[in-house]
Amino acid sequence: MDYAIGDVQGCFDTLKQLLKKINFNVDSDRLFFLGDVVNRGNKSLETLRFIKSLKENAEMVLGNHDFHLLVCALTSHRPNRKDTFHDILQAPDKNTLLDYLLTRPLLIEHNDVLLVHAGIPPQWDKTTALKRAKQVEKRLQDNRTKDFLGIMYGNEPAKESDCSNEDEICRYTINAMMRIRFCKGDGELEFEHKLNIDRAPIGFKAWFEHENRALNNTDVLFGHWSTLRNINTKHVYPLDHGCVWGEKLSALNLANYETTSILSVEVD
Ligand SMILES: [Mn+2]
Repeated sequence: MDYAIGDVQGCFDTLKQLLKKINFNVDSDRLFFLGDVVNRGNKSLETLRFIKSLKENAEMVLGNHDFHLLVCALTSHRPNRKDTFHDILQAPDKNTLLDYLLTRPLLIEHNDVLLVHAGIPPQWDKTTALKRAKQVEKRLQDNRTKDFLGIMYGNEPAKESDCSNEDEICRYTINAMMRIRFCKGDGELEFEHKLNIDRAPIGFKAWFEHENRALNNTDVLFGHWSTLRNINTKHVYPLDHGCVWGEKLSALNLANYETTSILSVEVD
C-alpha cells in the first residue's frame, strides 16, 4: 500500500503509533511524506533518520520547516527561538541528512495525484508546476547550493509576472509550493495572514478556491495548513491535522482514499 502522511514536525513517537495503526510493512508499503518532517516537535533527528532509512519505500516533498533547516545549516542565517532542530545540527550524520533533504523534490506526481507541501498557485497547470519545481530542485543540487539558499528567503516577488530573473522565479516557486495559503487568481501571494480559511484577507482566497485554477480536476494532497478541515473543494486533500499542536497525525491510503488518524502522543 501507498500512504500520504501529513506534517510530522518531529513528532516521531506519534508517527510510530500511526504506522502501527496502519500495519506499516517496510517490505511492501510506501510512505509519501508531505513535508515539514522536522521542527517544532521533540524528535526531528529521529524522524529524519527514520524516513531516510526507509530508502525507496519513503519519499517526501520539502516543506518550509525542512527548507528553514537547510538555510540555517548551510548559510549564516541563525535558527530562531522556536526552532527545535538543534539535534540535527549537532548530529554526527548531519551532512548525510542534509544531503538527503537537498535531493528531495518540491512536488511529486504519483499516478495522477500531485503531492506538495503547501499548494500550487492557480495559474499553474501540471506541466508548469513540475517544471518550476524541477528548476528549484536543480539549484538545490548544483555546486552553488549555499549561495542559492542564501538568497531564497523573502516574500517578494509576490507575483510571478514581477519575476525578472531565474533567482526570483525560484523564490516565488519556493514561497508558492512551501508556504502558500491565500493568493489572488493570478497567483499573487500573501503572507501577512495565517488566518483560518473563512477569514481571507480582502481580495484573496485560499489557493484552491479560485474558479480559474488550472488544476481543478487533479487530486492535490498537501500539508502546511493545520486549521483546514472538511473543505468543500473537490480533488483537494489537506492532511496536516495539527499533530504538533496536540491534535492528529494522519495517513491517507492512496488506493482507496481512506484516512487513518491518531491523536498526538507527544509530551512537552
Ligand atoms: Mn509548513
